[in-house]
This record gives sequence, structure tokens and C-alpha cells, in this order.
Amino acid sequence: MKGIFEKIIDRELEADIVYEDGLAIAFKDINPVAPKHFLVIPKKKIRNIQTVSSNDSHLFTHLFTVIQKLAIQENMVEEGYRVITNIGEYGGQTVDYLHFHIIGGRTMRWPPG
Ligand code: DGP
Repeated sequence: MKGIFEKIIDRELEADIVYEDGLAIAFKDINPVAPKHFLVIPKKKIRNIQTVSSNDSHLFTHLFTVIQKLAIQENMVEEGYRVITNIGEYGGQTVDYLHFHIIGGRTMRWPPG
């Protein structure tokens, strides 16, 4: 059965898409925790970074270039931003599909909760 993010990729579920190419898509998080909060995901289904294989190295490099492009596009570079990926229950992963949170527009706190 298709998950939420697969439905967003296939346009079966509406999302505010801010970037897309052949390998990746980025959209606004539905529950933003900061003035700017985007999710970057691969179009290939990967559960989380624990299940990434070395065959995905090109895809991973690409995802980081997408993050760079998105940060430029959304004017986040000068002030800075945070990239987070949650893994499993203790990591706080609620959607079982690899995603990078790109968060900005305010000063971040450390340590995270
Ligand atoms: P995580 O807790 O790391 O698994 O983050 C999942 C994020 O996905 C969470 O911040 C909210 C977001 N999210 C869940 N469902 C939807 C949806 O249908 N649309 C959008 N745009 N974001 C969603």
C-alpha cells in the first residue's frame, strides 16, 4: 500500500511542492516547527538512512545538492538552517519513508528535545 509521501510524489495527495527533479522532490512540512520547514525526499522508496545501501551513493550526493539548491531558493543560506533526519521510534520518525527536514527562519536550539 502506498504511503503518504509516495502519494505526494504521484500527486494523489496535495502538497506545497517547492522543488522537483527526476530523483527527488521537496515540499513544505504540514506541521512546520519554524517559519521555514521543508522536507526533501528521494523518489526511490528508502525507509530511512539505516537502510541506505552503497548503491544509493549517487542518489545521496544528489539529495545533498537538492538541499543546497533549496536553501538558496528559499533564502536560507545567509542566516543558516538545520538539516535533520529521524530514524525509528527513539529518533522520532513518524513517516516510514526517508526524509530530510530542512528548517530555518529562526535561531535553532541545542540540544534538540
Ligand atoms: P518525522 O517525524 O521525522 O517522521 O517527520 C514526518 C513529517 O512529515 C512531519 O514533520 C509532518 C510531515 N507530514 C506528515 N504527513 C504529511 C502530509 O500529508 N503532508 C505534508 N506536507 N507533510 C506531512
